[in-house]
Amino acid sequence: MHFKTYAFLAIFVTILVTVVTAAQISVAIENFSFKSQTVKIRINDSVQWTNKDRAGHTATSDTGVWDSGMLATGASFSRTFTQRGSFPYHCAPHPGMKGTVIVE
Ligand SMILES: *[C@@H]1O[C@H](CO)[C@@H](O)[C@H](O)[C@H]1NC(C)=O
Ligand SMILES: *[C@@H]1O[C@H](CO)[C@@H](O)[C@H](O)[C@H]1NC(C)=O
Ligand SMILES: [Cu+2]
Repeated sequence: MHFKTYAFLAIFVTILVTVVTAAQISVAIENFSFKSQTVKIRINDSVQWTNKDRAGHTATSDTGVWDSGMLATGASFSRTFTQRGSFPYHCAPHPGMKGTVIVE
């Protein structure tokens, strides 16, 4: 094969690996709590919250980084984390519901 073919393949594989390695982590909102309460993810992974309660809930960043808005029963919200750090969040109508996303 020509060098250009190898170069093309290398770029293609790199893109493929980058896409494949970004994971989606599921957090259930159940019984008025986030499960898991703390999730550790990698940069560019996304977290998807799904409300499995009868009551409406939100996943609202404590520091204003994101806000899911009200999630009805069965509704989901997903966010990709592109910055390292520790991101605490809560549920707006139920401030006792707390969680943390740690991006490392
Ligand atoms: C829901 O949460 C309450 C209070 O934390 C606890 O007593 C109860 O066992 C939980 N129920 C389920 C099904 O997890
Ligand atoms: C995260 O994604 C952005 C945009 O696709 C990319 O430029 C960056 O290199 C990625 N970072 C990591 C650590 O994968
Ligand atoms: Cu709530």
